[in-house]
Amino acid sequence: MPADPPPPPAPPVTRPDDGQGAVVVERKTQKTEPPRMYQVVLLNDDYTPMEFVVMVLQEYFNRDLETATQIMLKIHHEGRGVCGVFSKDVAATKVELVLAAARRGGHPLQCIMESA
Ligand code: TYC
Repeated sequence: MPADPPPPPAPPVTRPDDGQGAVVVERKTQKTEPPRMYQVVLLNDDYTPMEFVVMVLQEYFNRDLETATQIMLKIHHEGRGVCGVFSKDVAATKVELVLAAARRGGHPLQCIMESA
């Protein structure tokens, strides 16, 4: 006696979506922009002592004596100079600390931050 033909494949089980499963609605390539950076700039004036500016560059911008002196002289001759480049919060804090130190010392030194 010939064998019975195999049974037809079972139809796929279909259930209504019960809302419990995770559904990927959209897949986007994740892009993380690098943080915007800000340069802290010292401005020249006629009254702040050169030694004080050199001290500021050493204390608040971790410059060695030679580099601090070069930056100070550049500011003195060109009117302004970049002390360093930082994230927004760090740059703002540096400006505040430098201005506070200058006012304590009675100096009119100006320090600003600008988009790098
Ligand atoms: N011009 C100042 C002087 O002759 C020195 C100075 C340098 C001041 C840099 C400010 O950011 C400055 N005493």
